[in-house]
Amino acid sequence: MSYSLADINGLFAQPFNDLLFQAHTVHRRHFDPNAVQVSTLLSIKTGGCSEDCGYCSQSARHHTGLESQTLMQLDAVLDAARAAQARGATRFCMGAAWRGPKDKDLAPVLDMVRAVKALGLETCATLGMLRDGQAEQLANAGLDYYNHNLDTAPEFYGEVIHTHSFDDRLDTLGKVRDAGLKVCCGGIVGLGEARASRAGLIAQLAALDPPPESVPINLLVRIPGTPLSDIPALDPIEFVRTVAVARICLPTSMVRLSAGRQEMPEYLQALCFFAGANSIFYGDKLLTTPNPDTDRDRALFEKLGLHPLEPGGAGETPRAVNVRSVL
Ligand code: SAM
Ligand code: DTB
Ligand code: SF4
Repeated sequence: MSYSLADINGLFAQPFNDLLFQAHTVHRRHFDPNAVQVSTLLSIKTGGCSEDCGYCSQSARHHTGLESQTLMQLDAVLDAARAAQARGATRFCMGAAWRGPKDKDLAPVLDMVRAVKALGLETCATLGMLRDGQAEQLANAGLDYYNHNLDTAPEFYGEVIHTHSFDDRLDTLGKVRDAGLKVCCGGIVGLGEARASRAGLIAQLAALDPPPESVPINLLVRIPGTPLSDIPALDPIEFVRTVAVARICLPTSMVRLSAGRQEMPEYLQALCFFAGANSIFYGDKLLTTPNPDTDRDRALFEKLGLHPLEPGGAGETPRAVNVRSVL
């Protein structure tokens, strides 16, 4: 079923219990409700980015005190991937603070993809906008997923990002899909956008054809020195509503409870899992900011009776692995 923008606004406006019941019902129809996919992130190239995304610690235009680092060496990336695998991650996502890779940047990243894939991990990369042919090179190297977020609704995009456009993002997403890669595409909420823009973001994500296999919902991490550092925090109930609406409109996509978990109490994360979130970033760090440490996540999984998901396609009935032996 496809949802119009008016439908999606209507979903947001429902009584909370009705919305959560509907979202959880959709979730159970398509997924094991107790299985959560776990990915670990690594920033392979940090800071000094030419872009001006208002939320980001890595823009060269913001004074966040972040120390820039050039592209990591292959050995160091592999050490991090092995450590993530030993802790129970099944997917390893490599992020670079680029507007997009130059061809000379891409060659060493292709080596990283090949080597991480050879460990038996699923691979994901987020490198910014891609030029013709680059998505194919990534696919040939063994990349499984490419992350490229629409971030916010088209009408709000220009309030947050001025150095590239919403249409530029769609263009890269098209290249990624045409190369046969799986798409990881979501957004950020808590940027000061209206509810209608949260609905507009979900409408755009749901209109991608086919829909993204993975949909990260990031809650803004307010970073001192960025233009959005003083934005009032989003109401947590509104955040849960956003997860629930994403689940309803993207019924077969993995919905990832992404940035912002460090500040979330367990009961809020539990509500998000009930509302249909079924993947997380696992490991003490996101790209540049903290994430709950793995002991805390292991304890949360135990408490909620959740288990990590083995690799498998979106929409497939996931096979569970034993939480005690893996996490
Ligand atoms: N440079 C690439 C790009 O912009 O596509 C890849 C890395 S970028 C950091 C990946 C995503 O992280 C962004 O699209 C945004 O959704 C999310 N993100 C970045 N900073 C964030 C923050 N402070 N809080 C929440 N999410 C954030
Ligand atoms: C996504 O949607 N969220 C991740 C991943 N894709 C690359 C990144 C979150 C970044 C949070 C801020 C930071 O750590 O710099
Ligand atoms: Fe650069 Fe990506 Fe950060 Fe934007 S979100 S400033 S493109 S690293």
